[in-house]
Amino acid sequence: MPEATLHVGSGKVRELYALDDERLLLVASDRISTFDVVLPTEIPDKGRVLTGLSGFWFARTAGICANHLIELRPDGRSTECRKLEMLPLECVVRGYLAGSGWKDYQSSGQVSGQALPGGLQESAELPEPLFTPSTKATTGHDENIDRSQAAALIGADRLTEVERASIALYRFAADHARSRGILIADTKFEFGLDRTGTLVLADEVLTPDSSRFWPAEGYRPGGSQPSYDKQFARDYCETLGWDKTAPGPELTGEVVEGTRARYVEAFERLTGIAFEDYLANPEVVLR
Ligand code: Q0T
Repeated sequence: MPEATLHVGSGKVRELYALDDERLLLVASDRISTFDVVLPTEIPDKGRVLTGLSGFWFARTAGICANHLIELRPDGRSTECRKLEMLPLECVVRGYLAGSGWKDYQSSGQVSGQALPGGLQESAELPEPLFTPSTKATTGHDENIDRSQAAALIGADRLTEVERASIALYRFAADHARSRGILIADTKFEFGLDRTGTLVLADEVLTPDSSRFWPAEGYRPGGSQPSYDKQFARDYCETLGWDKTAPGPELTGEVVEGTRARYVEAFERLTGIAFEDYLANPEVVLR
């Protein structure tokens, strides 16, 4: 438990606490979801990997967009951040055709109302990264929306600003990750406004939970790609004949260890920092 007292929100895999009027504590748990169901078995250090990766990206992208990070706590799983007025929009950027982007393209040739070249295969790299905002569904899945629907939610000028920031952040991270053997197929950003109305990047960023990470080695468009982090857990679940409704199955020790190793590998590849060094002092990722 953090020293913070007011629990102000829960996600599937993390918790939010109020520290005071201006600061929040975002705590990443070791819970993992597959096929949209949180499993009963935790992955040790998963929350630390995601917190450290987020901190790493915040430190390196501060010149592209201001962000909410104040500090990483010594536990390595908690981010002290500025409290913002959050924008009611999920800012998704896609560099490759996967998930709902692939579905929408197959049925309409478009994604978020934007026409794409014909004949693209599943998992194909897009000619340019595409900004495909969605609404924050309180229950169920986020819904892809077009520009005019997004503008109705946050205003046309603010939309232009979050689109530019989102694409610049994605380009920076995808270039960095590709050079380290990881493809970031797509990612989701959340932004807020500070008291002066300045746009500020919030939430966790460019983690395997907020993005699709694929191993660059073996990338082959024309079908779905394995998840960098979750493929062991997914494959194991598929062997069980589980119907993918809650409650999910327990994972075996072997699957837990394999999955943990993939998270740690993603952290070390992307940051160039030994995970052991992060555990000793989480703020190493900010230098
Ligand atoms: C937020 C104000 O993480 C969330 O909910 C469950 C844990 C999503 N969420 C984020 C906020 C943030 C952030 N991040 C911020 N800096 N200021 N609100 C609210 N919900």
